[in-house]
Amino acid sequence: MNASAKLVTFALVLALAFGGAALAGAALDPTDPEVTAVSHAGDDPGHDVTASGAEHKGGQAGAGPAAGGLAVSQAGYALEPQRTLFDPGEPSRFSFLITDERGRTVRDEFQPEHERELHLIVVRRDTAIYQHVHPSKGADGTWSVELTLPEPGVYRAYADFTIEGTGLTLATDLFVQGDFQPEPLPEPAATDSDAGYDVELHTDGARANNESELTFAVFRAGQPAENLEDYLGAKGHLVALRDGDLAYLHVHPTAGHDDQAERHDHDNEVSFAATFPSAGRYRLFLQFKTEGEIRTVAYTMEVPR
Ligand SMILES: [Cu+2]
Repeated sequence: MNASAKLVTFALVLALAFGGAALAGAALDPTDPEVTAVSHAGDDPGHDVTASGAEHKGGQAGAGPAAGGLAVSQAGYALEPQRTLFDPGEPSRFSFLITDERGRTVRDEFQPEHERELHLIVVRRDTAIYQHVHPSKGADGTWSVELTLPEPGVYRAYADFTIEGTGLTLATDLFVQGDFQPEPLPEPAATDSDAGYDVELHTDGARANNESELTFAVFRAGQPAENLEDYLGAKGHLVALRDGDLAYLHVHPTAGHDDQAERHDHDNEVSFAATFPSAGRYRLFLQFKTEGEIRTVAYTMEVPR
C-alpha cells in the first residue's frame, strides 16, 4: 500500500467512525436537540424535525413549518380514547379525554379556534373517507361524539385544539373490522365537485417549506357561486394531510377577519396560507357551506422541493 492509498483508507475509516457515531447518537435519543442540529447541518431532506413531533421541545433550531397529528401525546398533553374498535356502518359513541403532563383531564383550558374548542377530523388511512365533527364536552371534561365509520379499515382520528396559545393536533388510530378495500390516492387534479358545485384549486406555485397561498373558487353551472355561507367563522375550512404518514398541517384562512387578505375577496373564493413541511403529495379537504349544507371537496396536490 503506497502513501496516498493509506491516506484514502484513513479518510474512509474516519468517515465510517464519524458516520457511525452520528447514527448511534440518533438511535440513542432521536429527540436530542443536538442530534436534530446535526441532521439539519447535514441538510438531510428526509429528516423533518417538526413532523417528528419535536416542534414544541427545543424551541428554535430552525424549526420548520408545523405538522401535527403524528403522535398521541405531545408537549405533555395526551389524547386518551375510551375505545378504538368499531363496527362498520354502526353509529357508535366515541369518547376521549385530553390529559396534561400530570395525567389530569384538561377541562377548562381550551381556547376556541374557528368557533370551537376542539375539532375532530377522522380520515381513513387511504384518505378515501373524511369526516369533520365537533364532539361535545361533558362536565368532567370527557369529549364525546356519535361516529359512524362506514367501511372497514384503519382510520386516523385527529383532535385539533389550542391550549395556552399552543395549537396541538393529537391523533390515534381507530379500527373498523371487516374486509378493507383500500383505494389508491387519486392523481393530482385542480377541480372537484360536490352537489353540483365545482371547485377549482389555484396555487401560487407551492413549494416545500415556503408559505403558499391556496385559493378555491366555487362555481355552479359555470357561474361563480356567490352564495357561500359562513362556516366556522370563515367561508371555508381546509385540512391538509401528507401522503404516506398523514401528517396534519395547520392551515390558516387568509380571507375574512384579516384585512390584508381583502385583495382576494371575490365572493366565490376562499383562500388559505399553508406551509408544506416537505416535498411530496398531500390530500386536501375543503369544506364550505351553501344552502345550509356543508359540502366537501378533496384534492391531491403535488408539492415540489
Ligand atoms: Cu371543526
